[in-house]
Amino acid sequence: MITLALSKGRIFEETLPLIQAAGIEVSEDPERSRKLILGTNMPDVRVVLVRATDVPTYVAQGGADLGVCGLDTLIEHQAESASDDLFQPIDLDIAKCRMSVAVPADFDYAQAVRRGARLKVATKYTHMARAFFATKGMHVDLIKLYGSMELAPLIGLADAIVDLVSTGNTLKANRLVEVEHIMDISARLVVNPASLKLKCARLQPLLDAMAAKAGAIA
Ligand code: PRT
Ligand code: MG
Repeated sequence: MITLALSKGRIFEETLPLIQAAGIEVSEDPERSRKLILGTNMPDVRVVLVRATDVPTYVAQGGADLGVCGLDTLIEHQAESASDDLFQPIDLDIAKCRMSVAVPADFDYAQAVRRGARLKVATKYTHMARAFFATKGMHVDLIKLYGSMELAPLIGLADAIVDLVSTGNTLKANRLVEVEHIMDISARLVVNPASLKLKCARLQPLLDAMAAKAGAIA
């Protein structure tokens, strides 16, 4: 049996064409069903639905043979579980966005940096944020949040946020502006190393088909 871990929403939707390229059709729509294990047209392939942040854990622990998650999720996971072993991830070039620093439109970020001010930064991505500000030599106080980061500067909880941006509409709607581009983000295919050895004959063609389709889309 081959088990693929995906999260509902954009990761599931954007991964579908990639597994279809390998001849796999998921038999149920996760938005309509409450099932967490979905069958496919192939009797030995199934999809499990997990939280986006749990994908690396399922794959590293062998609960799934492979999975798809954002580079953001992978970096944060690896910073917290350094011992977790995952096969060198393949860039699928889907679910693209960027990790940025944003501040309220009336906040003078450049001046705060020049003055060496100590910024309060709200984010879900504390490891990436800490690493980024360290390379700039800036001192920051990080406030860990699990969602709606955009709210924090609006109510005075933080001076800035570190968050993912794709269209920029969420920032605009909350009168925030991007002041730093930390890195480009896309989804990665991660594989359990033991599965890759033991199920190579079944897994390798699937990985190749997904990588080829991803390359064709990009
Ligand atoms: O939502 P939930 O808490 O269940 O989990 P999650 O947020 O980890 O999962 P999900 O499905 O929202 O995101 C999965 C992956 O998609 C992320 O790990 C990213 O790698 C990738 N991705 C791509 C994004 C976005 N684009 C994105 N725009 N993830 C989140 N966003 C959010 C962003 O945080 C912000 O709130 O969308 C908002 C900004 O979007 P724009 O278009 O208004 O700029
Ligand atoms: Mg989300």
